[in-house]
Amino acid sequence: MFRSKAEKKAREAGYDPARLPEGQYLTEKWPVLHAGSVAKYPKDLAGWDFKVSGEVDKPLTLDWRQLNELPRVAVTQDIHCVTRWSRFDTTFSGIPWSAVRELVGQRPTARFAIAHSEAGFTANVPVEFLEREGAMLATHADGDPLTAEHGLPLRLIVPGKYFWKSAKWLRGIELRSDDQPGFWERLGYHNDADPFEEQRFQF
Ligand SMILES: Nc1nc2c(c(=O)[nH]1)N[C@H]1C(S)=C(S)[C@@H](COP(=O)(O)O)O[C@H]1N2
Ligand SMILES: [Mo]
Repeated sequence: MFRSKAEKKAREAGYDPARLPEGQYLTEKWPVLHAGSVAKYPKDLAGWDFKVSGEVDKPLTLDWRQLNELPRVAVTQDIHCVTRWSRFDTTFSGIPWSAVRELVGQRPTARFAIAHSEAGFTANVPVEFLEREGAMLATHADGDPLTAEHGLPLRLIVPGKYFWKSAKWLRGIELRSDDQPGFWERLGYHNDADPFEEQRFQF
């Protein structure tokens, strides 16, 4: 018995259908989705930086070279877009939050993280979601540098949330004691965004 045609298809493709949240279907492709335009940078990323601010003892600004000197992880995971496509087994690699946390001295008052991206895009998550297995500041997907459309040079990856929380063209993380809705959350997307609870929209 299957909950849906999509679940049956996932099984036929050789996957455990429990990996497919309610209302999602599996795609082999990797669709591109965002508001606004793709960020453009010079090839050497001159002028690019990544900032950590807010509830930290030592606010931090790293250039591209400094960021790439930090420890790295690679984690294969499933992504679930609120527009109903799911893609299994993308291997993201990049810098785990734990490496950054040590450098900045994250305060116990840091309960929420706001991702800040180009053009004022933001996304909010409880800070513990940055500490989960698979959460990272990703530079690569499936072994290659991110393409421009998928967030080159850096995007956040937040497992356990719909993919809109995984901000592309990431330029900073702000740690806060209070929560603050991000770009899509202010437009009515669900603050918590758990795909297995179908937390798609606020209303
Ligand atoms: N900077 C930025 N990041 C963003 C978005 C955006 O509009 N701007 N959209 C989000 C949404 S709604 C989704 S579904 C994913 C899509 O990522 P992809 O294009 O790599 O599939 O990016 C997320 N990250
Ligand atoms: Mo999305």
